[in-house]
Amino acid sequence: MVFTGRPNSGKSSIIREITGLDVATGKHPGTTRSISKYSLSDDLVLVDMPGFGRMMGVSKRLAGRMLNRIIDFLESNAQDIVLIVHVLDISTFQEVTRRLEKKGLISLDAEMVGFHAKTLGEFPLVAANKIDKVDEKKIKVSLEEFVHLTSDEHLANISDRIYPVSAKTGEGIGSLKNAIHERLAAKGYRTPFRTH
Ligand SMILES: Nc1nc2c(ncn2[C@@H]2O[C@H](COP(=O)(O)OP(=O)(O)OP(=O)(O)O)[C@@H](O)[C@H]2O)c(=O)[nH]1
Ligand SMILES: [Mg+2]
Repeated sequence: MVFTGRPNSGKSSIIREITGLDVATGKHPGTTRSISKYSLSDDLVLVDMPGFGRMMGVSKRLAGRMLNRIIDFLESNAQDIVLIVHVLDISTFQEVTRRLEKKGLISLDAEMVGFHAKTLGEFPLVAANKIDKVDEKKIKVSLEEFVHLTSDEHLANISDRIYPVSAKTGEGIGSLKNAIHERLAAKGYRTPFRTH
């Protein structure tokens, strides 16, 4: 089971909330520096990815190299990946997307989710994190834009796979946990952590 997302989106915080594992989280982007693996059970490993994309204090070249490492890992382990959870920082999604658009680039989140869909043959689960930081209207509009940018007529609707959460307040974490549990169970894996 793999967690991906931009730097500082809250991947490690969500993993900590969901599993109770003592994973390192931090105020600044670039806390998780290497592909970190945690054994959940005999046959299930959880992978906490470093954030991908530009971040302060890290050169473009280094960020690019990290993204290549992440892509390499996902491609070479595609057969063994049971589930991917992509963590989106919904509180900054629109601003970040605008910034990239100005440079003629598309949202890295949309791109990554599209890459996962290609690798897995289905959309990953999406944790739309940090809902405590913005109001409902902004969450709704941001999610609509995300859905628009990622929609693909050949794949199941991504809207069904989005879980608005806050790793800070715990809101929505129960539903995300249940969704992860259901997917793992459907693929024959025992739940490695307690569900609500
Ligand atoms: N307000 C708020 N802050 C959050 C939430 N989730 C995480 N944070 C904060 O965001 C910061 C980054 O969290 P991490 O879990 O380290 O993020 P990450 O995605 O693992 O970051 P990298 O390892 O650097 O890629 C920390 O200061 C967290 O406390 C949330 O839901 N709401
Ligand atoms: Mg991290």
